Amino acid sequence: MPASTQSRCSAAIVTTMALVACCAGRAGATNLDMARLPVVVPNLCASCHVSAAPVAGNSGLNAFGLDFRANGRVWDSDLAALDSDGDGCLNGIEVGDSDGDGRADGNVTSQAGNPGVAGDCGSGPPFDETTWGAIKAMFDGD
Ligand SMILES: [Ca+2]
Ligand SMILES: [Ca+2]
Repeated sequence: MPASTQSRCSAAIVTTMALVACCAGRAGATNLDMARLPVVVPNLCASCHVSAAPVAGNSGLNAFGLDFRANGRVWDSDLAALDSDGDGCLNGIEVGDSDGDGRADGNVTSQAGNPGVAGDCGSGPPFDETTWGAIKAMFDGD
């Protein structure tokens, strides 16, 4: 094989490998992103996606997923203070981490509502959000 052909083949192989690595990275990003939320059950993938079982071709993001992506795929106090789906419940309340510090509120183990689905607010904590944040801070030792 001439050297120039060998060089082109090598370049093609490197490009193909880079594309495969890129796609594999995207496929795994959903689980990595989900791990950034302090509480994910029961909504799991549907916390961010319009489908509860997103795969290539139907992995569209809901309102919260779009805000999560716009926030650099980081769960923080800025994202917690938004009401992505506009249903009157802040993301932090729906996710179960009202101040967005990455730790679930109290003994919360499941999301109160879906942060990306309007009308799915859940019951939420029996306090207004400011009071709940102050109570949480006392137990967190902040
Ligand atoms: Ca909401
Ligand atoms: Ca909601």
